[in-house]
Amino acid sequence: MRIVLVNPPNCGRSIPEEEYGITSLKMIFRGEPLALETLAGNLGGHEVSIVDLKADPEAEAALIAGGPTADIVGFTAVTCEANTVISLAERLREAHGGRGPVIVVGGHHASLDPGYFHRPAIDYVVVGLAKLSFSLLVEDLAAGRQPDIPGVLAVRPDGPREPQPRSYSVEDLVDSQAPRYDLVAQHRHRYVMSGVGGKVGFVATAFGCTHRCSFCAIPSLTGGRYLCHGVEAIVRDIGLLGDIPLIRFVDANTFGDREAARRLAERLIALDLGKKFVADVRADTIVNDPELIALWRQAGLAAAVIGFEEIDDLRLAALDKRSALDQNLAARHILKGLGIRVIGDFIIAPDYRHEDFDRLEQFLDFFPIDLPIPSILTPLPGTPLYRQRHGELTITDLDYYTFSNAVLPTALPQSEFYSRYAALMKHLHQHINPNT
Ligand code: B12
Ligand code: SF4
Repeated sequence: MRIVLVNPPNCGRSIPEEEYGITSLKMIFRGEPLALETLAGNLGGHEVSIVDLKADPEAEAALIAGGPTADIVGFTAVTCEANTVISLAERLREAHGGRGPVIVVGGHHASLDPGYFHRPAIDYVVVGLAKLSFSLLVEDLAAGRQPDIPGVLAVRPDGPREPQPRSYSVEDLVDSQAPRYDLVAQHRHRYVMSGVGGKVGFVATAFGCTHRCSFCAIPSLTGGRYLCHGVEAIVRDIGLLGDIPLIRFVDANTFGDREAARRLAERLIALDLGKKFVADVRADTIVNDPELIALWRQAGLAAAVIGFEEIDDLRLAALDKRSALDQNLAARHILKGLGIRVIGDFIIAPDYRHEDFDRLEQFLDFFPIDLPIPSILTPLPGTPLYRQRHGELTITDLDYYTFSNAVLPTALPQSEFYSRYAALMKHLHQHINPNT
């Protein structure tokens, strides 16, 4: 089968820009499409290519025109990309008189809200981890069989059918097959980490999470399970990235299994590859096991991304974060002591008033963080937060679900909220440590 896997272009809309001319929030995101490289890795025997429209937006016209030369086109999408992917699928169909390749959608939004992709232009929606299930789908299609695979939902031709729920396990990680990094080799120079400017390669060590914060998309990928790749598969993938000096572990919670994390660190220390690593780590993991973090410092951990989210325990509890401010500060202290840079995610709730913005600015002046990243609280469909608050949404157009728009009502007049948000970003940029 000829299979084309598509990474949608940078998309999403911005209220600060459209309504208030605030363009300083615009971010250009770059990084390799590891999801597609991963899927491609388990499609041996087929002719697979990746079209990365983030790296090369010009490739869109050729993709639409070239559809029939593919048997299957697979799109990935986060929530703010869902409409763009639907429109690409519709254009692909239209360009080929309503026929053309089998169109499959997977990824974060498909896992959170599969029903959103029940559209005439789409044939199959794949929920959650798909390295195994997508390859099974391809095999069925190649053999002309009607697929009946847990986690795979058929939208056409007989109308939508609910997928059989999939019980995810390490089998879904297919450790034996490496990601096809080679399929995007031509864009490698474009995959750099903002703030560093240097080349970065993505490697996955684990999927899912040990926790279930109410706003988070991650648990839906694995049915709430936390699954780790084997040490040798991870070492192989790092090796495949060649001389790229910086490896971003893309897992949402990298050291969620401390014993697995310890084994990996020990192996990397023994190999002495001279790489630097960036990983997302929960604050409680750092506080409960500072020795593990010290070991990782030795293994090359250069920066840790921590979900501080809020600086108020009540708000943290409301998000079901299961972490407290004193723990977050203790984690920051441990990382600083070890010389590991701290990247901090913060959530700005739409009900923030001037005093909340003031408090956050003062907090970050007092406890500087190398790279603070503030996002606006966004109830993503399919999350517990969405179930709690969907009745309050003022914006339901998913194009705005970029984490930089308030889709819930703001307590401040909207223009003041966005001016404070933009001012906060500007204020935080003073703290950015250029070496991060
Ligand atoms: C790397 C990354 C990026 C890179 C992506 C590089 C690229 N693809 O071009 C960059 C920096 C560009 C990026 C941008 C953004 N990101 Co981002 N990103 C990530 C991160 C850290 C890792 C993703 C990854 O590579 N995972 C590894 C792969 C192997 O796993 P996977 O993607 O889950 O893929 C598996 C399944 O989902 C499925 N699958 C995926 N795609 C497909 C396609 C098909 C056809 C099939 C069958 C299956 C399938 O199979 C895969 C293998 O099992 C995740 C967090 C995380 N840990 O997942 C956030 C994450 C995906 N990003 C997120 C967001 C919100 C964004 C942004 C809006 C910016 C922001 N404010 O954070 C932008 C969106 C871009 C835009 N504006 O258009 C959210 C998405 C939530 C949501 N539902 O919307 C996440 C989950 C982080 C979070 N905090 O919640 N991101
Ligand atoms: S926010 Fe982090 S800790 Fe919470 S569920 Fe998501 S990945 Fe896990």
